[in-house]
Amino acid sequence: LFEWQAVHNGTGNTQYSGQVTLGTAPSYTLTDTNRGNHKTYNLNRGTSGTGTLFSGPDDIWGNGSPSNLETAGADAHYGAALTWDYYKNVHGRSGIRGDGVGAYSRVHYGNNYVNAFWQDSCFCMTYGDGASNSKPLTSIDVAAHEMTHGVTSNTAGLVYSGESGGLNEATSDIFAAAVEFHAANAQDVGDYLVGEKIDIRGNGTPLRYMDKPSKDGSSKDYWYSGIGNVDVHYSSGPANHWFYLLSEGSGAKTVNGVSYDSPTSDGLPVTGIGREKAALIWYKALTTKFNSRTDYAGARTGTLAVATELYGATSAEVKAVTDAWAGINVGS
Ligand code: ASN
Ligand code: ZN
Repeated sequence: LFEWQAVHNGTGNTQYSGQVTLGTAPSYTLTDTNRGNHKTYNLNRGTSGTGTLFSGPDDIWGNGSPSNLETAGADAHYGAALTWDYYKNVHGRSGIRGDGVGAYSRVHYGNNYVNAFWQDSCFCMTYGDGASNSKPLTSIDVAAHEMTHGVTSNTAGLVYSGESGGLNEATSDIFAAAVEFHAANAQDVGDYLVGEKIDIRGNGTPLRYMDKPSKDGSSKDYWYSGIGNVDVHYSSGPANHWFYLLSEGSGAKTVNGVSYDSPTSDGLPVTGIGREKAALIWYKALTTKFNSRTDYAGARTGTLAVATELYGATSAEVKAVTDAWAGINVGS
């Protein structure tokens, strides 16, 4: 009739999000019994296998410092839980494949490794410890970005090169922002920045900006013919920018204490519809309209179809979707 599952919680003292509740298993491991038994492993600077499942005599994980090896485990486990909860509670999606089964995380990958990644082959994500092994790449937005690569693989399957590759990357950044906002964590407030906590550049600036992607020095603000030839982390820029414009509108704005100023390619204004509707439109397009070869023009068509289904052809939402695409030089 039903499957019995123990709900069990521990306490994480994270580096980026303060003290948090973690789904754990009794006597005691980082096994999220509340979320498909998602597990978190310690690679202890190795680069293969799963290392060891985090386990210990108490149900308190980390102390907020990166020198305590449990701390990155707590951050990664928390980020995975927030991402699970976002997809479940907002989109009705149970896990990355939608089948209720958890993935797993590996932390402390390599030495001074400044990246994180998702792999379809293991159905898992992996985090380096960052510069001087002191800034693990385990912030909420990075966790959500990597897990979303799994969602994309299991839905549209956007090929990771050319324009579809840029849309794949943008999908991870869009839901990274959406998860961070939805989490409402006081120490890592929602923003339209990617990687603002992990100091990947060593000067305190974020990795990426969604209001005006070119602020990072490499990303593109607007679509152009040939954008498919640049790195997918830069051809994502216009789609990230589209999401910002659709959510918040063009021009200057401050959200959760962060100031933005979003331009449009045509100089015309865009009126935002809020990030919840923008994320819903992207999620439905990703899961019901896009395919492995969807490009920018196809993303415009797919999101307009979704917005029309949800809100009607003459709605303010359809107009905003149209204007936001025009604002990044697609279909204008
Ligand atoms: N952190 C990078 C990403 O998820 C790894 C990669 O280049 N695939 O986009
Ligand atoms: Zn990515």
